[in-house]
Amino acid sequence: MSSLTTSKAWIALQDHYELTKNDSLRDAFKKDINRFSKFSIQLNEILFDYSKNRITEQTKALLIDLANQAGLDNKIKALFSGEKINTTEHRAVLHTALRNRSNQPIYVDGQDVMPDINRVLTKMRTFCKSVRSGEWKGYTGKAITDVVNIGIGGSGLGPKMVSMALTPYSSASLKVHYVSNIDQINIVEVLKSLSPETTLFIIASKVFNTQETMMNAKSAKNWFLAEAQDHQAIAKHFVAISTHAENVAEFGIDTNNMFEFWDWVGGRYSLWSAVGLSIALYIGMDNFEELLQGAYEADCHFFNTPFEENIPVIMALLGVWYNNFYNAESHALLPYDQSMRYFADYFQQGDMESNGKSINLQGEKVDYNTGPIIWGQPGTNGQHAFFQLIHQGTKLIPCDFLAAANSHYKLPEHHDILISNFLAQPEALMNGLTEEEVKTKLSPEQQTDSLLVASKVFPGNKPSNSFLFSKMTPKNLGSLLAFYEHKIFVQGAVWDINSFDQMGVELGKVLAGVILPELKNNEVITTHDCSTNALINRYKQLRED
Ligand code: G6Q
Repeated sequence: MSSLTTSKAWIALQDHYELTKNDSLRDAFKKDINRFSKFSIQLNEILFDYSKNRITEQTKALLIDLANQAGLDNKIKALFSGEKINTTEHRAVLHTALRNRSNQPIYVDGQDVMPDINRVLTKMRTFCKSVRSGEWKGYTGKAITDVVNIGIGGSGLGPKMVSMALTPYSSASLKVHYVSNIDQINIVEVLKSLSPETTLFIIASKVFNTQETMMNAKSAKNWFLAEAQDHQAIAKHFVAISTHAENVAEFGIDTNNMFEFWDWVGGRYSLWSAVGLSIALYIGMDNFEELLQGAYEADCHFFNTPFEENIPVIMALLGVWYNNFYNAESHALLPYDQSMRYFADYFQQGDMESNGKSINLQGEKVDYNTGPIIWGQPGTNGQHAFFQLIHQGTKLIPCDFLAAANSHYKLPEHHDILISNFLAQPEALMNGLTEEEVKTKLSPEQQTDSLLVASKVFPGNKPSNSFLFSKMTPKNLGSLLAFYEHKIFVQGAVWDINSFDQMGVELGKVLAGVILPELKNNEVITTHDCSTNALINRYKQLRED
């Protein structure tokens, strides 16, 4: 047994779970008309309602005891102050410095990182102004109309998610496109409608030797040179975002056209750095800085607020409650906002790569569940697809519902329907529908059909959080993203794991490196297990060239 599962706070929660696991949320709301005000928090324009969770005030207190037992307070201080909390890679984790709008110095290895951050922000501003105004010309003298961000994982998902969420802030004269997958359909389909004369490529890669990104960048360069026929023209059409100047130069991009970031920025936490350049080009640097501001305000809230009223801490502890005591395996992110269609994808990486670990900080195997499976899709689409299982399936799936009170668009009837669904689903999940209630809606004959009645019963008691914010603005989005990032951090702190490495992605890469040369000829392969050998050999038979 680990020290966590035998700890006082854990055992108290375990006992409390046994006592309360059958309590009904419906009853809890009936008994306490103040439940919403007890269990909701407002930060600026964002309301976080967590009252529809299977908790009492005692649950909350016991969860906070667990956070205190984990030394969360000191761990938060260590995060913000640049301590090397990524202990396997001996790195600080300072995405909060990237949005430190107070400009207070933050030190890594005795050096204040703020001057470098500000220098890169200024360079981004100058560049964005020049490209967006049309002053920056392509090799034939035309202004840039299309930006293609080539980058994968942390260097692709975040910028794509934010750009799509903030499309209403974009400039009509500049489109952005995202290429990440090595599957050629991705780049071929993007380039199909573009002209080399007016296209700017951003090659975003922390290490600048990621296989997929380098291959896509090479194909982009070939596509460009096939028409431009001039290596000098590359400087006007290719910029790099990286920590690695040497690799950038070797690829053929002038390092003057490189926007740097640093090894203390984790890939999946990097959209706040120069990795966000495509966002800044798309929505303008002022709006990009508003995004940073929103995140900064959430950071201040996280850093300064007692745990009882601290949004990311509460989000995280509720997640621990379901993950470790109710044994919930997944958590659904359900934005009722089509612009947030990549939100769940983004935090699927953010959460699962961070907390998908099974050894603790001492290198011992854990005996408790760590990170949940994160998944989801925007409402109302999801309602017509997988909500059935959330309502009536056998699994407990805590959900987060997110919606903006105001749309950027002008069809109010749509928005009312959207929001009515955003409000109805958590209510339905919580209340369910009893057999008696089902019968009141059926004819006398139908009421005798026990199969029909049983099929229409909703068990209810399904927990959810709701985020309601004024509008999908850069600032609100920045705050929401920071809440979720810190939620991941807090859970990692409670589970005593390193949320900032990702060793689990390495093995597959190494094995692909062994297989790739084996595909270059038609020889029969016998060096793997019989399944892998058979698949390789069948592939060789099936391929057409
Ligand atoms: C994120 C991971 C990973 C990374 C990609 C791209 O935290 O480290 O998703 O972002 O593998 O890496 P590069 O930016 O180095 O190409």
